[in-house]
Amino acid sequence: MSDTALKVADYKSDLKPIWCAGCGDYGVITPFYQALVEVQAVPKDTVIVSGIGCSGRFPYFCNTFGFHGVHGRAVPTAAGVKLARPELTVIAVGGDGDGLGIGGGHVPHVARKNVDLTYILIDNSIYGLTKGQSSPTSPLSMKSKTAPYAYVEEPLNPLQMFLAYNASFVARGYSGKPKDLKDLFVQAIRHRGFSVLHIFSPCVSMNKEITFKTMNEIVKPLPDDWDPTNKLAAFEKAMDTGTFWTGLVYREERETIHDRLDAIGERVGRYQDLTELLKRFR
Ligand SMILES: Cc1ncc(C[n+]2csc(CCOP(=O)(O)OP(=O)(O)O)c2C)c(N)n1
Ligand code: SF4
Ligand SMILES: [Mg+2]
Repeated sequence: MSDTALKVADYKSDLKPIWCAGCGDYGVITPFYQALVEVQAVPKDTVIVSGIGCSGRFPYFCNTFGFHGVHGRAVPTAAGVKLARPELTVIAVGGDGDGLGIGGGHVPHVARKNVDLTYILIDNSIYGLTKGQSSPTSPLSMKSKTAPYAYVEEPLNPLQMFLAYNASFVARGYSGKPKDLKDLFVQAIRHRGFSVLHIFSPCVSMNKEITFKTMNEIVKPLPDDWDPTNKLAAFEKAMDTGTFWTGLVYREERETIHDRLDAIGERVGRYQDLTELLKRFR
C-alpha cells in the first residue's frame, strides 16, 4: 500500500464508541474499519445508514457520510440512497429488533431486488438500547425483562430467511472472531448486489444467557472446501440450530436492479431533467 493510502485512523470519527465495556459491537466495528482500509473506501463516497438501537450508533463512529434513521428503516433508506446515487458505497447497519422485528417487512424486498448494498445485521437476541426486552431471535425459554419466567415464542432464523429472500450474498460472523469478520466485510462490500452479513454479537449488559462463553462453544467455521454456490447445502447449515456456522454461506452472481434499470434507460432514454415531465401533472 502506498504512503497516501487510507489507514484505520482515517475511518474513525472524533467520537469514541460509547457502548458498554465488553460489548460485542466493539468486535464488529474494529474489523469493519480494517475492511474499509482493505477496500480503500473513499470516505466522501461512502454512506452508512443505520436504524435505532445500540448497533444503530455505528455511523457516529465512522468518518464517512452517515444517516441515523428511523427504527426498522435502515435497509429501505439505504436502498433509496443507492438508487439515487449508484456510484456510492452504501452500507446499512442495525440490530435484530430493528431488522427482524419492526423492520422485518422491508428486508425481503431489497434482497429480491438485489440492490447493490451491504447490510450488517448485528444480532444480540435482545433489545439492548431499551434495556433488555425479548427480540425476534431470543431463544425459546430465555428470560428477559419482558419474559421474566421464560420466552414463549419461537425465534426467527435470520440465515434461513435471507436465503429464502434470494439475497445474492449471505454470510455469517461472530464478534468474538473479528479477524474472520474483516474478510467477510471485504467480500460483502466487493459483492455486486445485496450482501447480508448476519453477525452474532453478545450484549454483556442486558442478555445474561447468551454470552461469549456460550457462543464460543457453538461457533464453527464452515469447512475449507465449502461450496458457497450450493443453496440447498446452505439451507442445511442454516437449519442446524446446534452449531452457529460462520463464513460465506451462499453467493450468486446475478443482475442487480441497477443493471435492469440501466437497460431500460438505454432502450427508452433517461430523464436528465424532470421539469418537462412534471409539467404533465400540473
Ligand atoms: C418506532 C419506534 N418504536 C420503538 C422504539 C424504541 N426502540 C429503540 S431501539 C429498540 C430496539 C433495539 O433493539 P435492536 O434493534 O436489537 O438493537 P440493539 O440495541 O440490541 O443493538 C426499540 C424497541 C423506537 N425508537 N421507535
Ligand atoms: S446494552 Fe448491550 S448491546 Fe447495548 S452497548 Fe451495552 S452491551 Fe452493547
Ligand atoms: Mg439487539
